[in-house]
Amino acid sequence: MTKHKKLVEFVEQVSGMCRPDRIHWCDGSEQEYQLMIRLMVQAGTAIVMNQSKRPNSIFVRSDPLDVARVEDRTYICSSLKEDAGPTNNWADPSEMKATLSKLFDGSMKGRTMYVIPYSMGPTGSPIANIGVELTDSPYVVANMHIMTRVGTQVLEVLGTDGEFVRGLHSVGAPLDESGPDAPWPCNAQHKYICHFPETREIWSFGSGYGGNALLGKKCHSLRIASVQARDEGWMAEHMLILKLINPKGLVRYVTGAFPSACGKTNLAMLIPTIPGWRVETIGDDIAWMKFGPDGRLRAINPEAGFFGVAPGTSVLSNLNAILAASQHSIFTNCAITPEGDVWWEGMSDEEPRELSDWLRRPWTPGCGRKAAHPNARFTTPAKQCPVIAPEWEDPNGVPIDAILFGGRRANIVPLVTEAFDWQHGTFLGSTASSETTAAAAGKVGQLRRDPMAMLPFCGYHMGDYFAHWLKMSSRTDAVKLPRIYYVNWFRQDAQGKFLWPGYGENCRVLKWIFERVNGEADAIDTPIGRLPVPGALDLSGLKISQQAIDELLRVDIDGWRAEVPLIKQHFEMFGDRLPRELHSELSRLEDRLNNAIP
Ligand code: O2Y
Ligand code: MN
Repeated sequence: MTKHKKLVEFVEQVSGMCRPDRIHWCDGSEQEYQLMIRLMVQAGTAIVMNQSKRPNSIFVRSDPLDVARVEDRTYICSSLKEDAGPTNNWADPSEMKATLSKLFDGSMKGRTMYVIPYSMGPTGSPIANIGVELTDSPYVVANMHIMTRVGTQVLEVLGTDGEFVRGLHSVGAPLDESGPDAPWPCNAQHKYICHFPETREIWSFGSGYGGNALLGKKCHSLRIASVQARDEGWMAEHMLILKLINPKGLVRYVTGAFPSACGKTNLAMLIPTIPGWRVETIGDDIAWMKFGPDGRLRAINPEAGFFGVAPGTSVLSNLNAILAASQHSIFTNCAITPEGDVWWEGMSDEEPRELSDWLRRPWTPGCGRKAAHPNARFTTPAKQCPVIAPEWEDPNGVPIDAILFGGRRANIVPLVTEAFDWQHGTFLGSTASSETTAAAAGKVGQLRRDPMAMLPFCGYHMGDYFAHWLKMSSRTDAVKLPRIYYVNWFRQDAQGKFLWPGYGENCRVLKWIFERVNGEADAIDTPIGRLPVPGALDLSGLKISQQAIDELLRVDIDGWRAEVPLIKQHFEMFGDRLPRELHSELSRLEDRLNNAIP
């Protein structure tokens, strides 16, 4: 237990409201993890997988109405509506707490309330941050064990008066004597994922799934942390962190912001196809970055695991993820084979002869349904990744040399563009866009602007967030700042065929970036930024037509001219909080395009 008065009060207050039958203080031990598994198996939530195929792993299927983050039920409850900005749902904090208090009243009856002290980042790191999640879900406890550092050592760092983010989560399904528990209790009618950035609180009700319920992830590490970062002069970003090693053993660290389900996990664990080059993983989803005493921007991965999208993950697309998830993992909304192993679309060319699908129904090839939900997930400890970098838990973080932005764009956006400078890079990030995927509830395949891939995750006004990005550059010398790039692996030809092979071949773009950072590769100035000069991309051994390469690196002047009004429209949303620097970057882009010969 703890002598931290405010933590004890928090637990007492919440248990008074939610009225659980029991309170369990999590110690983060293996026995505790196994207890959660047993509870889930008893409740019908989980099936233990075949030990010889997938040791110490479980298979979980959620309620079909609880399968993804719910952005329309996600709120930023700042005192002033303007502070949440145009990209967030806002609610008045007192009104929201009144609404939620009624829902939380007695919501844990018949259940156990788990107190999860967790550290985002290596416990005790100067960049790490502590939270405490109170939840009535053993699934959440087990996932938090993998995704964060949980337990007694966190309470030790917290001491008697340390600061912590208060997280409250309930599946919103109290148990009474009238019937058995549901295999996946949730409250489909009332879902609320609420953030109180000023008081560093998170109240989540009704969903047991992923980012809605594992509060350390999107809620704490991005929405609340982005506000902390603004206030304290650092950055909390939706970015992978990778280590790129050249054949001479020279190392560069790269972060990358891509919208949900754009292949961040694959890029973070990429196996380069160019002989002698290697990638190691620091993180696949979130980066917290602070300037170190040397003026370099240093990043940590605040997480301890991967909550990766399963469909499409295969030995070809991401061998390292497949190997990482070969044991001690949780598989959610995948399909299960008669032998007790897991399967999902894209895992193998050959489909299993029969399966039990994510909806608990028999499935056979050709039945016309997907066996796994498109947002099915694996939860896997980062340390199990075969290419995890030895320094991935360095409490001081790793120095970042380059920042990538990207998204899925079928046309217009070239394979890679280097920003002229930090301000131009901030502009590129602020205009980032992508065709939507299944990671969030809603329509798939529509173009949405997703600045810095933070649209669903920025806990305050995005105009102020852009200003914060710009301001960060004044904290160090320009030469010490990471270079900024915009990449697009998803450009298509007129027939809708991808022009770039992607996956391991993306190392060719990373190599160019590495060499740019070293001052060893050439680029050409274009109206939209700097692009590789012909021949600068290493294409040795790659079967790709010159026509495809020309198209991938073509600056489509007419297309970009048509893009300018769309960017203007996007910027209008931020009103007078859009920094003037971004207005002037847009005017400069327009001028350069007007002066260009198509
Ligand atoms: O909560 C979910 O359904 C998953 S969302 C998610 C999970 C891991 C990493 N990133 C994301 C995301 O939406 O960006
Ligand atoms: Mn993400």
